Amino acid sequence: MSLSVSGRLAAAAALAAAGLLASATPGALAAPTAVTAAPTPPDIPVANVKAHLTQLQSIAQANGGNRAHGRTGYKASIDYVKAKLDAAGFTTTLQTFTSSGATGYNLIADWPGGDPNSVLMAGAHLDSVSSGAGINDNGSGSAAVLETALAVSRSGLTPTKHLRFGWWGAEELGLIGSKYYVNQLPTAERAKVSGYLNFDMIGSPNPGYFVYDDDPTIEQTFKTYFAGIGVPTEIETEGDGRSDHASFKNVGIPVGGLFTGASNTKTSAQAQKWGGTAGQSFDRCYHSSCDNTSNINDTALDRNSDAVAYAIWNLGFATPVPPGPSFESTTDVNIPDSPAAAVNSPIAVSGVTGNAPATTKVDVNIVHTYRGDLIVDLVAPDGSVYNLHNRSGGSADNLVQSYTVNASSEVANGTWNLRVRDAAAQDVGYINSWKITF
Ligand code: DTR
Ligand code: CA
Ligand code: ZN
Ligand code: ZN
Repeated sequence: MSLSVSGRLAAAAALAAAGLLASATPGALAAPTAVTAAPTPPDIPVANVKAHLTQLQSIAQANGGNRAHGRTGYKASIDYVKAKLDAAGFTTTLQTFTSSGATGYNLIADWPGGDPNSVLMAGAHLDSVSSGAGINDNGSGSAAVLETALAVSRSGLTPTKHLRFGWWGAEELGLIGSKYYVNQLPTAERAKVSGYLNFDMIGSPNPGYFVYDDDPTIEQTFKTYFAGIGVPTEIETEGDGRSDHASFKNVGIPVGGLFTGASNTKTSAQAQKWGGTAGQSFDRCYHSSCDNTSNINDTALDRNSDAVAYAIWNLGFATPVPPGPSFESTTDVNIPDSPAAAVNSPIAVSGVTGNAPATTKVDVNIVHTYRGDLIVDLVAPDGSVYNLHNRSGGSADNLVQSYTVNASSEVANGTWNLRVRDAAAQDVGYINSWKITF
């Protein structure tokens, strides 16, 4: 069916009103330059965090003494955390996987709102080893992240970034749950994660105050928090790759986190600056049956819980890395009815160094009745074809859509084409405009 001129103008006006979203192209976590100043982070009541630990202890006691992967105590732990988050307005997702012949669970909680192209994540593994309740390892990190998420809800926070929280299964078996999560995450979705904050053992009874030395912005955020409360920190050295942040780091996501120590021994110099007992391990109950609610230093748990909130509030309000350069064509290009050949709308790109990013964004604005007729491709300067739309959408009119394309193998400069072919008779239209953002 052909569009009358007035119909086209009306349709074009409607489309123009639809507007085109410019994506934020997240890169390594940029130093926070907040558009709106972040509200003051809340104090996280350590009593609330300890109440979660008491619940996790009770769960262990009611389920054979542990909360390990594949055991009933782990699923009961997941159910406890999920119920709190559902009641607080989070969008929760239970992700299942299989490891060592048992079903594992990851819990993901999204706080509605924020820029979907700039996601700040925080997480902790919720499983224990089979020898005990796992209250410091890692009820402490799980409870602190949970209470911070609940504080986000209580405050009705509206950060510029989208906040996502994760509780991972089977970390003790080898980071299984977090590896599964990132492996399942499409490349384009990974690119949107501006940072992942990991909290594994943050209430050790003979605590140290260690900050992961990974992403510099995240590291500095934590150091600034601890400097503000007069607590010296050290770089975490007990082992890169020994917790869930490694799963995220391995796919190129900026990471950071906090740690109060496990089986390593506190030195005299450390006891001088932090208190506690030199010559004793930071957590004598690491991976043991005595890792229960008595195996927590309240001051360390309190300080680290407040540090979680400080990081979420400050990094969550950082302005996403501004989108890269974009190029647009607003030239109308008619799309002849099937069985005509495809038409092209060219954009000449220049002045962009290097290759296009994995998160190259293509905004398409096509006026056409029955969009199910259309095949739409992005054609790179070297002729590589990236299909954007292939006859989906049925009888609905017009195609106003943003696509993220991994064009990282393409040199950015050159002539890019939006190629459109009408593959079914009786409906026609035109390319109203399209834009490519690097
Ligand atoms: N692998 C963690 C404990 C652990 C040991 N070293 C580090 C360093 C950084 C974070 C955590 C850890 C566990 O047993 O769950
Ligand atoms: Ca507190
Ligand atoms: Zn452990
Ligand atoms: Zn742990």
